[in-house]
Amino acid sequence: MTGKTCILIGAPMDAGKSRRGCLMGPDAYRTAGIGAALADLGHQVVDIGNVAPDAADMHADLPNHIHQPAEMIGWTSSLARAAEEALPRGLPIFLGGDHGLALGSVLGAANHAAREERPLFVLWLDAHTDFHTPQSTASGNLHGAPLGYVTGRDGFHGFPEVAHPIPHENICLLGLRSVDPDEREAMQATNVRYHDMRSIDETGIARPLADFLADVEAANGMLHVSLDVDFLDPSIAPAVGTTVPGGATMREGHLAMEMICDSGLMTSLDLVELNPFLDERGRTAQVMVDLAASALGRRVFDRPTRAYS
Ligand code: 5AB
Ligand code: MN
Ligand code: MN
Ligand code: MN
Repeated sequence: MTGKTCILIGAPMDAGKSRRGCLMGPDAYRTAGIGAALADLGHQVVDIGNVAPDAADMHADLPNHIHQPAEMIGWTSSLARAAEEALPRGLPIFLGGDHGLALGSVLGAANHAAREERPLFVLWLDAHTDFHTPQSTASGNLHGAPLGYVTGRDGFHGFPEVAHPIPHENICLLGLRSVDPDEREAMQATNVRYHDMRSIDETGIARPLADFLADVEAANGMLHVSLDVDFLDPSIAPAVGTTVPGGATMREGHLAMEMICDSGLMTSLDLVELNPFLDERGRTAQVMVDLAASALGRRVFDRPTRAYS
């Protein structure tokens, strides 16, 4: 793969949920060496530092139980702008921060793709569907709502307008194993491609991912990849607030990233939900950096073994 310009964008946000600690994520990724890991692969790495949320007001029509609504609105607008500024120059990598950052990163990617007159596809690697609205979430934590927002579900009062909602059929989720009843109802009524861990057990992770990537390619699409730490099994990635047993293995994670790399289709990436306060000697931060490196070209060998006959 030829060198890309990787633009690191720190998003030290904790507003998407009540448990604190994800705001330390960008520093943990930098400490774990994400810049050098990508540079070693031949990429140009530009670290623009950390983004701050715009000043914003909460909206009276949002339900009262929503956690930090004004901060969420401010992060969404500042991160969408960061995505739109970075995408013409390279491949933005959002260093989270909780998954609430994806309201902004995906909104910005959708606006950029519309300008390019290309469809945007979204690959969501997560234990959760994150398909809530402010009205359907029981927890009030909007890190559980980014896919609801970017697909244009109602109820995100005061948030930037979603001018280019992501079509349901352009979204693929892998790794699911914790879905709230409201999300399940809403998602099952759509053409979103959702694959729970049971189906990954049965088919492997390669088959649904290869099908999706083939469709992205056929449509000349852009591809935003959103990697939630809790996609992985907590035994290999403990530094996350929302641990759910039965997640992806180390190899399933790397295979997904290697296939994404081989496709050449990824145009933006989120690394989200790392909570360094819960980590064990930095090992989850390191796993996430290694996965990002796999998505951007790290390989054991350049080519398979020579055929012998
Ligand atoms: B994450 C839950 N569905 O709404 C909710 O980690 C969890 O970004 C959301 O995927 C998890 O609070 C959000 C129970
Ligand atoms: Mn998530
Ligand atoms: Mn999750
Ligand atoms: Mn979480």
